[in-house]
Amino acid sequence: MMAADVLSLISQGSVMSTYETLWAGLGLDLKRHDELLELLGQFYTGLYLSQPNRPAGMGYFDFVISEVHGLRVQELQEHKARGGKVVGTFCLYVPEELILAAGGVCVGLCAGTDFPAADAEAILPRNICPLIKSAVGFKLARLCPYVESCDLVVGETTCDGKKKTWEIFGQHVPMHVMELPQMAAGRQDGLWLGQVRDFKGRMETLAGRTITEDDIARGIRLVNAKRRALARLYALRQNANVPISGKDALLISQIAFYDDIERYTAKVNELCDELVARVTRGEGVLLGAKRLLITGTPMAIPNWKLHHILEENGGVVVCEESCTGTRYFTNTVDESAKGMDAQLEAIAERYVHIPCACFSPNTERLDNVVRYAREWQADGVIDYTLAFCHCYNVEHELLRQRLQAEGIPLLHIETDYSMGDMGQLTTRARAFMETLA
Ligand code: BJ8
Repeated sequence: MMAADVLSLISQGSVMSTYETLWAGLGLDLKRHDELLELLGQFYTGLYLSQPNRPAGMGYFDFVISEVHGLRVQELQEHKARGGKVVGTFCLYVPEELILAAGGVCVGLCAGTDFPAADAEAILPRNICPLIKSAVGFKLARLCPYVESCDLVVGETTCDGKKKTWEIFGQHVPMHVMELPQMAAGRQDGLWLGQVRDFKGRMETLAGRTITEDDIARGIRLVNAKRRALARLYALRQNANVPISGKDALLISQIAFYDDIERYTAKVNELCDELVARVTRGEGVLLGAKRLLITGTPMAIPNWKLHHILEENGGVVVCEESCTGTRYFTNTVDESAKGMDAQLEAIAERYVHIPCACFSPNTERLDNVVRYAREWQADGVIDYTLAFCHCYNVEHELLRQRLQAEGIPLLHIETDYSMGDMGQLTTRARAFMETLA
């Protein structure tokens, strides 16, 4: 799809008119929803479609964005009409394999803009993480067709803000909450494996069917294939001439959370084939820019702010150590596990090692940042934390000590979803990049 087509689809209203019946049926606030889509269209056009020398394979992902609240939501309704279930999540710890095994579809829920912040502030403290505020705001304001499509929303006891929010969220949607251990040592104590087993049972009840070993094996294969495609994409970004911008790579990571899994995996692999050819020809984007590794809190759609600032001001983002980055795809589930118990153990084992700052201690994340900085040949690291995210903001000091000892330059950025600090962030980013060798 050409850039102009995407622009016309998103911002000239064709998406709006085509899907109005669908959105009305989901109970959305149509007027505000139209405003949201219009803003998204303008934002996407300004940030994405203006990038020079984009790979042709990005056309598919542009199309997905142009249909972000349209075609995919319609696909979900068709899935439900066939008796399938839709399960919403906000966190990487929820095993997608078990949702697929029950014949369900997993969708990451909208939480990346401050558009509905005022709605959330009616019931939440103002000084809470913008991701939580956004998630609650979308539900209260009836702006997210994904949450309105969900048969179940799965929360998790990661940070305090989220785990208390689920008590309120559960007043509005059917919820299941998974309990994570908090201490790294607790990863082996069986709590998490029990939670994975319970979640399988909850999915069976929801779907009204028994999950078989073959069902789980299929779920594992599908999610592993998606992870491998993303790992391939990220490995290509290690090249001296980066074949794709960080902004585009981030978009692809974000879309992983809600696109059809098999189609998405095929499209990422197609894009990677194109990038391999680019690398072979020595072609790249943002040549000569400072190579940057971003670590920290996730960037949910449409949170593209930091990547945009960096790549407009002399940088290129080569890797994200985050849940919209390496944490999403690193480590696959062991496909050789045979028998239900072994399969559930393999799933539990893969997920419980995701290095989120909600674990204490979380040295694996620090180790990864150092290793990735070397593997992706980063000139510097940016620790990105959402405001009021205490887990990551406090962990910054440990990261600072570690990177200082390793001689790796580091900049800490704490921000939210507003555009009010764009100027200040630009100044700080430029100053940081000037100091890089
Ligand atoms: S595995 S990073 S997706 S918890 S930014 S809501 S931690 S206050 S999003 Fe996260 Fe799972 Fe961890 Fe990843 Fe709380 Fe922090 Fe907000 Fe956060």
